Parts: sequence; C-alpha cells; structure tokens
Amino acid sequence: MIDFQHLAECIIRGKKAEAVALTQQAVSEGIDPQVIISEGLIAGMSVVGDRFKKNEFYVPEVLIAARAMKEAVALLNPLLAASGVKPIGTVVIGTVKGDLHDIGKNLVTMMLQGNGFEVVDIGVDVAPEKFVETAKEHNADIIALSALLTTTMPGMKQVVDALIATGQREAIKVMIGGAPVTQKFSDEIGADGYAADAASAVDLAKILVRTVA
Ligand code: B1M
Repeated sequence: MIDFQHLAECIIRGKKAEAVALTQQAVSEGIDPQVIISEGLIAGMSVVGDRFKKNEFYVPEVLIAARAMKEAVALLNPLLAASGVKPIGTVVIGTVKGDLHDIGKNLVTMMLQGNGFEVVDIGVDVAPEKFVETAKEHNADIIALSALLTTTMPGMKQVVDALIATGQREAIKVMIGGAPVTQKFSDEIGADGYAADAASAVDLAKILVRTVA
C-alpha cells in the first residue's frame, strides 16, 4: 500500500527516481491520479514552497524538487487527461518584452504546475499582444508577468493596457513579479497583484482564480 507521506518526502528531497517509482506503484494500486497529486505530490511541493519562503530552502533545492514533481506528474498526465480532471486554473506566463531573464519565471511556472495549475509558458522577450492572444487562445484565467530589469517593467503596464484595449480586462487577471517589482508598482499599473517569490505566486494565483469574472 502506497505511503503518501513517503512520496511527499521524495518530492521534498528531490528524489526523482523514487518519486516516479512510488507514483507508478500508486497507479498500479488503482489510486485516483488526482488523489496521488494532492496527497503525495502537492503535499510535498507545499512543504518546499513553505521552506523556500522561510529561507530554509534555496533555489537549487526548489529546482530539484520541482524536477521530481514534473517527472511524476508526467506519468499521471495521460491518466488525468483520460479522466477529464480539470486543472484549478490556466495561467499564461512569460517574461516581458526586452527582458531575457527566465530563471525566476521558470521557478514560478514549476510551482504553479506543481500546485495543480495548467501553465502555458510563452518564454522571454514577449510582446504585450502575444500575452493577450495566447491567453485568449487558451481561455486563460491569469496572465503572469515576470520582469528583472527596471527598464522592462513598463512592459507590464502595456499588457494591462492591451487587455483593456481588447475588452478583456475583466475576464483575465494579471499578476506580476520579479526582483525590481513591488506591490506599489502593481497598484500603479492596475495589475491584480504582485508576488515576491514562487511560493507566494501560487498563493496569489489561487486567490485570483477564484475571483475571475
Ligand atoms: Co541580469 N540583471 N542582465 N542577467 N541578472 C540583473 C537582474 C541585475 C539586478 C544585475 C545587477 O546589475 N546587479 C541587473 C538589473 C538592474 C536593473 O534593471 N535594476 C541585470 C542586468 C543589468 C542585465 C543586463 C542588462 C546586463 C548587460 O547585458 N549589461 C542583461 C539584460 C539582458 C536582457 O534581459 N535583455 C542581463 C543578462 C543576464 C544574463 C543573461 C547573464 C542572466 C539571465 C539568465 C537567465 O535568466 N536565463 C542574468 C542574471 C542571472 C542576473 C542575476 C544575477 C540573477 C537573476 C536570477 O535569475 N535570480 C540578477 C542579479 C540578481 O538578482 N542578484 C541580474 C534568481 C531568480 C530565482 O530570482 O528572477 O528574482 P528572480 O525570481 C524570483 C522572484 O523575483 C519571483 O520569484 C522568483 C523565485 O523566488 N518572481 C516572480 C520572478 N518572476 C515572477 C513572476 C511572478 C511572481 C514572482 O508572477 C507572475
């Protein structure tokens, strides 16, 4: 019988092969993939997020845990698709125009995926129109914008403006983050929220997805 605590511990420690083997065992035992995700994988990733917030874990530990999580989820994805389980929300994420920094964005992406969101990652140096088009195409709940340069931060406002111009501002939430970004800036540009790190981004996305019109 699968020990979910053990599976969660494998995610926390980033033991990829063992996490995948235990996930496979759970599947073989006929356990619902959604239960495997929530009781084992997300349980582990939540601990990783908490430790990261408290500076008990640093970027390498989070990346290793996220990699283990990704492999285990990959095993479950076909089963989830077949059973019609819905993600808790869809997020289109990217780094804004002119900005090539993607390490933080990738961390946020993995944490969101690890917590049950479907994430469409459109990369770096993304034009405002591309965010809006992709969000529409995927019927996204949230556009998530990352910027690491003070010079590219205005690109975040351009995405908000592009949503307003295309009449979609009410339907799609905008969250922003990155080292130079602040809550004050988020308020100034009319975004829906700012998150300081990847774990807080998950908390914010969970709140925003509940308020989508
Ligand atoms: Co650049 N760079 N860089 N750089 N770089 C910074 C950002 C800088 C602060 C360094 C410095 O001068 N001290 C500085 C910006 C200064 C400023 O604007 N105020 C800078 C500069 C100037 C530049 C160039 C212009 C340098 C040059 O060419 N003259 C150039 C610009 C290129 C471009 O983008 N057009 C450049 C290039 C690069 C590299 C390519 C070499 C490389 C990027 C590699 C890559 O990303 N693939 C790089 C790096 C690595 C950095 C530093 C050293 C590290 C950034 C990083 O990855 N941090 C950085 C200095 C620093 O921060 N100490 C620096 C780790 C990452 C996990 O943190 O990205 O903050 P971070 O993400 C966090 C949170 O911010 C948050 O969650 C993450 C996890 O906690 N978060 C979100 C991020 N996005 C979020 C989105 C959310 C929510 C939370 O919701 C949507």
